[in-house]
Amino acid sequence: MTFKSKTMRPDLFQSPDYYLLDELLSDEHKMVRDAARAWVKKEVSPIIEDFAQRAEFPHQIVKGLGEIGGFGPYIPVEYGGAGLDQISYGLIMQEIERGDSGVRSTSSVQSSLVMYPIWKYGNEEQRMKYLPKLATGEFIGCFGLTEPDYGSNPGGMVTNFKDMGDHYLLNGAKMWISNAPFADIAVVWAKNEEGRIHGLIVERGMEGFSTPETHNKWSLRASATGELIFDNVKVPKENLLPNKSGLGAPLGCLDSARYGIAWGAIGAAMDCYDTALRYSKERIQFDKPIGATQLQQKKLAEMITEITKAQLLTWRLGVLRNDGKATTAQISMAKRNNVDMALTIARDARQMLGGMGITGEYSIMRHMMNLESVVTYEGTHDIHLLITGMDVTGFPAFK
Ligand code: TGC
Ligand code: FAD
Repeated sequence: MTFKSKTMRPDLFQSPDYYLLDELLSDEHKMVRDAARAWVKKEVSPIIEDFAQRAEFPHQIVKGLGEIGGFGPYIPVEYGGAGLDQISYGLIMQEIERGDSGVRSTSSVQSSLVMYPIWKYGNEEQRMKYLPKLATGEFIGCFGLTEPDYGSNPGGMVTNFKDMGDHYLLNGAKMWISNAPFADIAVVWAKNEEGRIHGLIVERGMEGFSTPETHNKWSLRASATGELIFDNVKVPKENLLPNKSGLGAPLGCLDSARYGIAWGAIGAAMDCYDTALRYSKERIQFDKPIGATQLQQKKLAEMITEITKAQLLTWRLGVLRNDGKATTAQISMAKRNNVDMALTIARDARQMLGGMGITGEYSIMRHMMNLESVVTYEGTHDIHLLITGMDVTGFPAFK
């Protein structure tokens, strides 16, 4: 018996696969997916509700996340990553977010926003120094792009560094940073004296660097969020990522993270659907299961239809990414569609459980609250709509 939570019921999850999508997966995909699924059932489901209620990050899962390939699934094995393809990466994110979006956040940030830029934009010395430790979870990283006055418009950032000859001097502040309160390193985006954006690796313990925690969140409560404050931080010159600069560098990382979120959101939606379906067969009102009523069947039928459409969209995107053909706009469409789909399903599923839906005995309300962050971070729902709009018309409507 692995059920240890004081509040949540045992995890009885059964994955919906209405269009037999398993037939599109290789044996390796299924093995990776099943290992992640079993780990979530054993290590995340029994504890996550309590940690979310207490607004605490469950540090004990970090090692296991590394073991299932949750840190750098597609990073080459020579750097400690799992060397998997993009579909395996997506399936891992789906399974982790089936457990909790906050846990998937930790995995996304570490993999796509910290390991990815070090791998892609760093030099060999930086790769060897950081990637193996990030892959096991010995180091936890965070990604500082958003600032108090520059969220959707990160190109306006004011965090900056000056060349002092033997080091850089970093000043400014980042806000809403996942993992910040306990991260060992931060990949920070800042402007040089010419206004060009570069990535710098800032390490905990550097003088003038602090990471105050952001409290009072109603969402992603099991994920730690904080600020990054740089007050004349001396950053060694060897900590600058040398191989890419400009806003395109952080946006390139976001492509990878948004792709993972598109898969992750399906996991949250599947968990809500599966819970509501089971409840609808067990809950008797007016002498029959609520699942035998047309109104509840309408909700369930729409849920499984939308999940199936999202699964197909995302699987195809994975194939395109494996072939190196997926565009930023295609990724953006999948992130926007799937998170919106998951949020709608969570809201409907919550209603299907009546009063029980608002309690921590079931995962639905936690997913619903979490998804309010997921629909906002990595580009808001509206920003992704504008990215699609720009892609099809050629006119950027942001400015
Ligand atoms: P724009 O002029 O369009 O582009 C600036 C430069 O970047 C290039 N570029 C890309 N390069 C690589 N990959 C991409 N995906 C790229 N997209 C654009 C572009 O070609 C250009 O290059 P160059 O050489 O011409 O300078 O930029 P813009 O300032 O107009 O902004 C466009 C916009 C609004 C789409 C972009 O700023 C945006 O996506 N905003 C949303 C911000 C966002 O998503 N922030 C996320 C922060 S991180 C986070 O939320 C983590 S949560 C993690 C978790 O907990 O899971
Ligand atoms: P704003 O940009 O101020 O947007 C406010 C509203 O205006 C939104 O509805 C938006 O869609 C709309 N809007 C903005 N511009 C336009 C426009 N041109 N046209 C029409 N509407 C527009 N950031 C990081 O760098 N690293 C992290 O690890 C990270 N983790 C996060 C974790 C959590 C829990 C949260 C909530 C956020 C996190 N973020 C992180 C920040 C996140 O990426 C930003 O919150 C997001 O990009 C939106 O920025 P903002 O909150 O400043 O909203």
